Amino acid sequence: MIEQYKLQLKEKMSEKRFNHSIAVAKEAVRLAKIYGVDEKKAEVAGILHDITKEVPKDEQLQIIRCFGIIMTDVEFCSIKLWHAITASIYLEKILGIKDRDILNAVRYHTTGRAGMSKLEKIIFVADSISEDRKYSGVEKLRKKAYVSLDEAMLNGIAFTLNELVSKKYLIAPDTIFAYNEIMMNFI
Ligand code: DGI
Ligand code: FE
Ligand code: FE
Repeated sequence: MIEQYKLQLKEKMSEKRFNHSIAVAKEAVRLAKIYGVDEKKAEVAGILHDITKEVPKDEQLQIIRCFGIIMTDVEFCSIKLWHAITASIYLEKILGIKDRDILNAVRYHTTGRAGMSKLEKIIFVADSISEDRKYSGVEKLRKKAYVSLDEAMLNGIAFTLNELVSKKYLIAPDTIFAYNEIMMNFI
């Protein structure tokens, strides 16, 4: 099944994004081992998390409308958030994936949310520390991820929030809910 997903994925995106997806899956499996999460689920969610990332935005909007998904105003105005929504629809409706945890891991891989499962956190963190990521500080975050999933999550979310604020982009409330919930554990 995984090999079939890889073939489908390859057709839908550039080589660079394909390699990113494979790298995220590899990282997700590594984290799943450490944190006692089903490795197969982590691999599937990692491979497929960006499956609609390169689908043109009008088509993404069509997918969202077609399946009756109502976006919040912030989601509607933040095109970068659409691929997480459409990817989870794609997994459920086109690939027939029924596992809710996998679907949620893909759905919330960009914003995070309150009440994330371990698998959801793993995909979020794996996406920011996969071996193709090259920003300054990635090495530090990688090390953290192998010691504390929540701390890595907090750092990842804080990094995203900082970037969004510095660029004066909209911030999805889910991202803030995720930040506050995890932060609460460190007070
Ligand atoms: O798809 P990837 O590039 O692998 O990574 P991703 O799905 O985490 O997307 C990262 C992009 O999403 C990055 O440019 C910042 C943006 N993003 C993340 N959270 C938010 C957001 N954009 C807005 N406007 N609001 C958010 O809360
Ligand atoms: Fe993404
Ligand atoms: Fe990604």
